[in-house]
Amino acid sequence: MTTRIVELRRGILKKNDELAAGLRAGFANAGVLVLNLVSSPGTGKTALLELTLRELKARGARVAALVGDLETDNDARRLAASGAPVRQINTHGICHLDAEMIGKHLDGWELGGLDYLFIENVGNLVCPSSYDLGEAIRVVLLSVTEGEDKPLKYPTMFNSADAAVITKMDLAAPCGFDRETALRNINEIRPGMRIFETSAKTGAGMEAWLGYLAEQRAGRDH
Ligand SMILES: Nc1nc2c(ncn2[C@@H]2O[C@H](COP(=O)(O)OP(=O)(O)O)[C@@H](O)[C@H]2O)c(=O)[nH]1
Ligand SMILES: [Mg+2]
Ligand SMILES: [Zn+2]
Repeated sequence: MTTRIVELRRGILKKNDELAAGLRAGFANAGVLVLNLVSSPGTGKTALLELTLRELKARGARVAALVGDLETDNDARRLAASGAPVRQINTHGICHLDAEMIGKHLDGWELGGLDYLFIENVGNLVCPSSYDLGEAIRVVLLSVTEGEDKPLKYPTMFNSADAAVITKMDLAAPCGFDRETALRNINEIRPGMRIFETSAKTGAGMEAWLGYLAEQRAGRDH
């Protein structure tokens, strides 16, 4: 029985990997930089994206977002306030996004007309690590209120990411956040990973984060 479940799971992941490879080729072809944001629920993915979309738009970049949640379109409405095209994906109980959901929700979007596409994953530090969405960059977020040991507890997620953002830095002092330990733990799981420290309340750290996005985009232009 266990063997059968494992085989079924492998089959699902293999199909996802194939679909993701197709998406990745399409994104590269269209010249759009795609980022997949993952974290626990409530870390501040939507808050960081609200600022990011607004700032990138103000700098003349063409941006869009897909946002996954089990239910509600609350996050899509928050992100759409930036004026960027946004689509909500409701997974109705599924605790991650997969490549098929992404493909379906891109229908009718002219990817060649975009510089950046942000995907906000379902809040979950476990299975989103296994589901490639065809993104160029996976970003894992960790807030100062969650505990510095999150990277050690969820190594697969942190190891699968290309960059990390420590969010809610405005709350670091009242939460007794141990910055050195957090940085060391992230580095232990993924040595050399780029780490940003931001606050969506004060805007702290946004310049470095936006600079990284611009640099990644420029690095992939042909
Ligand atoms: N103080 C503070 N609160 C934040 C920050 N970012 C998000 N929040 C709050 O944390 C809660 C969850 O944020 P949200 O963006 O919805 O998280 P998500 O579930 O990861 O998308 C909300 O009440 C936000 O206002 C931040 O940088 N500083
Ligand atoms: Mg959200
Ligand atoms: Zn899941």
